[in-house]
Amino acid sequence: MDQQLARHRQDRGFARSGRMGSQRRLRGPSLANFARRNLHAAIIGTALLSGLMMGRGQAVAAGPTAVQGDRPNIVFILTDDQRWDEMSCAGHPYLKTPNIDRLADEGARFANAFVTTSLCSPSRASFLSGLYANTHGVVNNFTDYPRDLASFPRRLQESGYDTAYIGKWHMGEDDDSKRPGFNYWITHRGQGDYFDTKFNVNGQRRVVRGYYTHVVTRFANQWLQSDHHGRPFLLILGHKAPHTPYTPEPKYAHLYDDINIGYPQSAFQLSGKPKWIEDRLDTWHGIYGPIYGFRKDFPDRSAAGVVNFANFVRAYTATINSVDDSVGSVYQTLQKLGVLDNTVIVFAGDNGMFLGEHGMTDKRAMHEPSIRIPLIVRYPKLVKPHSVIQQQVLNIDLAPSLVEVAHAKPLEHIHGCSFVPLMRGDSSTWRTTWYYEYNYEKQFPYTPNVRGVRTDRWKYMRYPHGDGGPDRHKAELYDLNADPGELHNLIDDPKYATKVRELSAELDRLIAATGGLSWKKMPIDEGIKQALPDEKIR
Ligand SMILES: [Ca+2]
Repeated sequence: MDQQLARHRQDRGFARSGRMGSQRRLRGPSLANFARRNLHAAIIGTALLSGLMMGRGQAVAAGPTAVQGDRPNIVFILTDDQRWDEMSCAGHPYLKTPNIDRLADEGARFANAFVTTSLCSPSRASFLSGLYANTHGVVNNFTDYPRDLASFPRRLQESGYDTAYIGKWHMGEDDDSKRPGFNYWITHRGQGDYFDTKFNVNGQRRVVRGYYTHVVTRFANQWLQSDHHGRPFLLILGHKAPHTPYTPEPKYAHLYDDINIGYPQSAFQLSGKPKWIEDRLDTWHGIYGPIYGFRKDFPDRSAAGVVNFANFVRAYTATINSVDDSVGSVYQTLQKLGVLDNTVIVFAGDNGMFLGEHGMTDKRAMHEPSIRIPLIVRYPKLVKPHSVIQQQVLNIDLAPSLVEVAHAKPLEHIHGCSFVPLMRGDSSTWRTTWYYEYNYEKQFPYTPNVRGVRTDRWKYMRYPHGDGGPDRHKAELYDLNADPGELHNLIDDPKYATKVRELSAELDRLIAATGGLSWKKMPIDEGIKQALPDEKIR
């Protein structure tokens, strides 16, 4: 385990004794113009530029071209709100995920994978499109994926793939109807339920009894075993777990009762940070708030209140045990069908999750536990076993990568870059900086507008008010090499004034290059509030 991982574990508190321890559609001219002028040069290093100009997905012709002429099957397993380190292969202190670990052992684990907006629907739309939220337009959890917007499933379907979506779609709350790009469709309205969800099974709506994770796995296995008429297939399997309300299946419900869990170290080290983080502590998204219903009386800053927090973490984690079983089941099905090694298996999460770091729960902010995601790819024709890829890869990179391995028509004018060169072992040209964006939500008034830049070493975050005037929250600056837990905000230290100017300029450049300036509707930050969100949208 590397040093960063070790520090991360320590920060999570497990080693402690536990006591106090308007939908904007993509329209041609504006996007095409900014893309042509700025996009390529801005997102990645200039060395990659020439390759990208030739067309995304064929960026760097280095290493063996194992996939040439081959059209592999693709299985993309997407979990909801799973932290990057909630897998034993990423160093989790007690959770065992042997089936997910096997994918990593036999493929590549991306140790530094991130989302460009840490929120379910915006991130899912970025996975599908290769675009930032400011451009695909899915800026909150109530907006659906634009029906006229290209996506990697549509590209694969157009190129002859048999395509299926099974499980949680989570874009467009009240609509469970079939979306473009899929031949086969099983989903449900909104969040679904851990038990007995009402699914739309290719137009037939019915309650399917059983635990969600296993129900969608059964559907997935049935479809995998069906006749694809000689075509390669794409399956996207969307899990509900480990999203709230954390409900493990009965056999795992008490798995972690004996694990001692406390608030992490960083929950108590808020000095030097902007005040909104302190303000968040007692809210729906803070460790002293109701923590998704695990605490009935709140706010609770007492030492005894940690019991609720521990149960919240235990339940969250136990739902992932079932996901791991699901991964094993799908793996076995592919093996039985004799297509395992001709299938690209991708395992990812749609955003991270705070489990107490900086006094936070939920996600949305740009600190590491929120933006980091699990990302594993198994495809032995391209990826050597036991690969650990350190470069910073983003959710917007998946679409161009899968379009490339499928030899489908490249997605045009997108922000993401194919990570196929990294899988081949060529890391000579890759991005070293990237841009993060989040817009304040009135329905969840616990996180301000966020605009930030992360480099391989530094992170700079600022919090625009939304009116174009000066920021009203203190910014944050972290040296991630020295301080991976983001305990020491360096923004007030005059020693780093030059670094702040440099990162601020880089952030401005990235915002301009990735459509951020065209996002004219940044909401006004109405402040951190104690009010709970409407029950229907929790
Ligand atoms: Ca999510």
